[in-house]
Amino acid sequence: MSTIKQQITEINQRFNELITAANDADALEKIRIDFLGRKGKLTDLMQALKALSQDEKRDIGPLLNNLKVELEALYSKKKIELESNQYQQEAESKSNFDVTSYMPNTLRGSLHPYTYITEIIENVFITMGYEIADGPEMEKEFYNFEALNIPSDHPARDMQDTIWLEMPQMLMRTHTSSVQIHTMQNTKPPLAIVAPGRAYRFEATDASHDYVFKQCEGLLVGKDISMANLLATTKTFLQAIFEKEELVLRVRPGYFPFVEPGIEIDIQCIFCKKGCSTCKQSRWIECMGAGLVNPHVLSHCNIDSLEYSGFAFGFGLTRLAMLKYGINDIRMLHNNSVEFLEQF
Ligand code: FA5
Repeated sequence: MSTIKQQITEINQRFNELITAANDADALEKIRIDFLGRKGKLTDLMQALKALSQDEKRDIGPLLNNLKVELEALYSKKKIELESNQYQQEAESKSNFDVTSYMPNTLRGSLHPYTYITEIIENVFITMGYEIADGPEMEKEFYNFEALNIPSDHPARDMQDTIWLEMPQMLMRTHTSSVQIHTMQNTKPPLAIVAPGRAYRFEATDASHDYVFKQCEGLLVGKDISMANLLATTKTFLQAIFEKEELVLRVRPGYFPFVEPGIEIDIQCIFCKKGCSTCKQSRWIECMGAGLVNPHVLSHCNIDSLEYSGFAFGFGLTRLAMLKYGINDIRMLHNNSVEFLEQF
């Protein structure tokens, strides 16, 4: 019994020494575990109490309880003391914080190339009087296909592999052309919008294709709108994006059920004079699909196709960003590599 009393004194003494010396939260936690924890010295003594006689328990029990209360009180006091010291230190360091001081070699954030190119495009079109429009990425089949003159039995549905959702007639939009319909349903002509946004396709990825990519839709509806307006608009914004006055366009027939006639517009390669890997030696870079809005589409949106006409275009914003910034693999745009993003 005298050994237990001796141990109580020793533990008390040692605990006091250690707690006085402890100067951070880690040291304090170690003391707590060693003395007050489930396998700590105090618990060991409590266990030893069980083996004592009733008389001895009556004698030693209160001593042990007192020790426990005392140690726990010392521990709590020290904890509060350390926490308030730390708080004071932090407050002091913040009170001397100089917002103007220069920090060399820190990692700085930058805008994603998508953000840059989207801003450029939006600015160009805003200066031409366009508004920026938006639409849902989870879309009804109606807006993505039917209203765009692509009924369910139309072969053109196969031109865009669709990611269907587990909800009736719902899909991830395959193109931003769906925004045309939302806009025409909600706005009376004359109207002019551009809608940059994500599109999704059930496609294998490679250096120039991804299953999620950015497109930008353009739509202008008014009176006497012609192909000449479309080509002038296209040339103006491509000149602004590539900062090149002497841009040469090539127009080819193209088929999209929502425009009639439909065209595809290429630009003469801005990177070479004789053929390079970007233009695949052809001197032409495919840029966008476009055309005059099909009167069926106007009628679907309750716009009188005898009074109004319009043009629409849709281009791969991702592809444009790749051309502008010389990015040769589309997957770089989504893999969050800091090394890649730091360049912008
Ligand atoms: C369309 O999506 C039409 N909605 C464009 C349009 C709008 C035509 C208005 C007429 C009037 P297309 O499927 O060709 O067309 O896609 C347009 C552009 O999106 C392509 O030129 C390409 O740059 C880009 N694109 C298509 N699929 C992918 C993909 N998997 N990864 C990256 N970019 C893609």
